[in-house]
Amino acid sequence: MIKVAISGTGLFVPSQTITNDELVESFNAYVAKFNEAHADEIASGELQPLQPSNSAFIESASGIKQRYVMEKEGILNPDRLHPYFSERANSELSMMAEIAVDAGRKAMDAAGLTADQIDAVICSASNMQRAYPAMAIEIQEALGIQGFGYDMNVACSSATFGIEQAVNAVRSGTARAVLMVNPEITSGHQAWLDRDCHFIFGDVCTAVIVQRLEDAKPGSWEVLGTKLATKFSNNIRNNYGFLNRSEDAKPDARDKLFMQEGRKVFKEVCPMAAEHMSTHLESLGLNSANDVRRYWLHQANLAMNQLIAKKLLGNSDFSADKAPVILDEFANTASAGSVIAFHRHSADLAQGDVGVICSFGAGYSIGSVVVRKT
Ligand code: CO8
Repeated sequence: MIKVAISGTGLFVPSQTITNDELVESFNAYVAKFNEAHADEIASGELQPLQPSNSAFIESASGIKQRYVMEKEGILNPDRLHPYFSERANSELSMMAEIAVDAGRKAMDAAGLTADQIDAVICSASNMQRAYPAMAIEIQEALGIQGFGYDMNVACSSATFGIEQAVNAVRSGTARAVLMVNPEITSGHQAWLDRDCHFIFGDVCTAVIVQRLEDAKPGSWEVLGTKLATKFSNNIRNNYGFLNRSEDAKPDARDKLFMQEGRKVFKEVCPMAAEHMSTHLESLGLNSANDVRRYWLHQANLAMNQLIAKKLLGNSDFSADKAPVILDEFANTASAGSVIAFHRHSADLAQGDVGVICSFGAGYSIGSVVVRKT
């Protein structure tokens, strides 16, 4: 059987950041304006006043200190609270493709591959900028890659599910090498007006090269196994879609943006993710506490990751070295989080070290990729 490796990763980081304090200041200005404009309805009990947000709450509830965004002025304008993006002509590279090309080039350089050595592009993300043509095909064209490209979406698990598709393509001989990219412009679909979740997301793009182990440079990561699981839940949902127009739905209705029951997600997903990884490792003859040097976990909530890591490692053995955190700097970047953790925190591991990249989120969906350094 063809053995497969991850031989390079790339990261695009937007140039603009928003700290919790900046975000809260503009959100609270919006709340004050709203409450003033609706003073009569609030006084009569017809409307509940909006409650202000709070930086200290955000950091203690989530671990997030700031987020990168493609455009901050619109998000911080209390009369708008979402980014200003201008439509681009069909002849221009689209925004998702632009950041994917940047991250993709970096991953190709890291793997030491040129476009003619790659046979496929997978664009896997929580939202696609348009229905068609596929983002992946535009990215493929911009990078000069032959072969084929396609898009896929499994929300926060898009990257791990994308890695498995890339691994399968290389293993079956469909492609010698695959570029898998995760352009996550979450700011376009974030509910910036909702105090319960306005702080959660940030923008970024990650890229991963998957290729035959025999062709991969030394220091690559052999893929020992991948495991995917899904279980339907309405607890994280977004009803935006192409039937909205015919349903006469309001395009800016609350349910056409990110929505979640955060507490339920926390409670239900943590045990599922820990069980998923430990059984995956067992199936490979590995023990979750003793045989894994590092876990690169999905980055949604710090307490969530601490709980999952403790379940995997045993209560006494949690440390950021075992399960690195990038959430404080990036916030939740949907599918890209575990790949950012891997990208930033894997170079220091030694030959033979085993690690797990794992995502969990909407669907519910969970994906794990067990790797060993060559
Ligand atoms: N400021 C001050 N107070 C607040 C705020 C705020 N901003 N927000 C809520 N509060 C208050 C609440 O009103 C509540 O008050 P009270 O106790 O009086 O009722 C109190 O704080 C506690 O609120 P919560 O119970 O909501 O707070 P939690 O401690 O549960 O923390 C979290 C909230 C951080 C959301 C937490 O539940 C969490 O992180 N859960 C896990 C979520 C998760 O993993 N979700 C995954 C989503 S991502 C995904 O799957 C990808 C989707 C695709 C991406 C789309 C891109 C847009």
